[in-house]
Amino acid sequence: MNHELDPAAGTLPHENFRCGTVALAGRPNVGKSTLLNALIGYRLSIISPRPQTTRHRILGINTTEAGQIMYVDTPGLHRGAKRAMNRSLNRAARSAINDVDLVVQVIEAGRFTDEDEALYAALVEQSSPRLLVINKVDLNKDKTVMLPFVADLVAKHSYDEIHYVSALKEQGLKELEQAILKRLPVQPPVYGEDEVTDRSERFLAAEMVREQLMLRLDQELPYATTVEIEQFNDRPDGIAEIHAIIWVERDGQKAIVIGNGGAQLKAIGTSARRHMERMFERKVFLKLWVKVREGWVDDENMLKKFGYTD
Ligand SMILES: Nc1nc2c(ncn2[C@@H]2O[C@H](COP(=O)(O)OP(=O)(O)OP(=O)(O)O)[C@@H](O)[C@H]2O)c(=O)[nH]1
Ligand SMILES: [Mg+2]
Repeated sequence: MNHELDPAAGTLPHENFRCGTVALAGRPNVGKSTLLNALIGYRLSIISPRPQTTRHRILGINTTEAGQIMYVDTPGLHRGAKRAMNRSLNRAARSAINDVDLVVQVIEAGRFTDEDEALYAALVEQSSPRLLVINKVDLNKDKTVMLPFVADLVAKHSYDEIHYVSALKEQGLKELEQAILKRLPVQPPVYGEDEVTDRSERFLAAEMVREQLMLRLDQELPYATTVEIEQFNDRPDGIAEIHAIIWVERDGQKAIVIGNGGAQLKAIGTSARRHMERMFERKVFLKLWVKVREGWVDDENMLKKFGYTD
């Protein structure tokens, strides 16, 4: 950028500088977090092939000469949520589509499910403009199959614009960014130009351990886990010492997370630490414990303790 950007000054860097908040909404696993990271050019939000990876609203900021876009990644909205934790994910996702300047509904190429339909119905209630992003277009080898799908979609739904993207291959993102920017208000920036999120390193450290749990544990086990950072201490030798507890629901789960001779826990710790060192730009000493708290997934008080309620 040519000029220093000072949010405290509260002035426009130039007369057409745009700034606003954009929610990335959609059902689980459509690629919202992958899209957030691609749009801000930073690996902020955790990603996995499993649904319900994201459990919090996560703000990701992208500042350019043209403006500042504050993206909000959200948990995937899903139906039939029975456990208290799942209801909390849906609450976080629903509240994120209120009070934003624009909503981007993300879907998967070729599929518009009942859950997509339910989200659309909620968006129509809002006054903010909405864009549709059809993600994962790289998976469709034959592009012509998209035509009847999209024709049917637009006959029944109204969006301000439709964009075809591949968040994974970073295709179609410049055009999407332009479409977003022009719908944001002209106003001064809220954050400094180097800021990428309002989340603390403590929060991000827990997320990086959780990402490894999502990637390495089978079946339902990741959904029985959460991560609590007990200590985050910058030592005089420049190393960040981080103590994290992996909470599970039952003793049997604890044994699986630890693995034979502690192998699984060691692998989780090594990968999470490497990611932390890259993100925090300093050496990390990570110590992990696995502890049992029966029924925490259904317990509103425990959810609050673990940071799942706003
Ligand atoms: N082929 C392909 N895969 C993608 C693309 N975008 C995301 N994915 C994959 O889709 C899976 C889910 O991606 P996420 O970004 O975690 O999806 P999400 O919508 O944030 O999911 P939740 O947080 O669970 O709601 C991962 O395996 C991604 O690598 C894409 O453009 N193309
Ligand atoms: Mg996500």
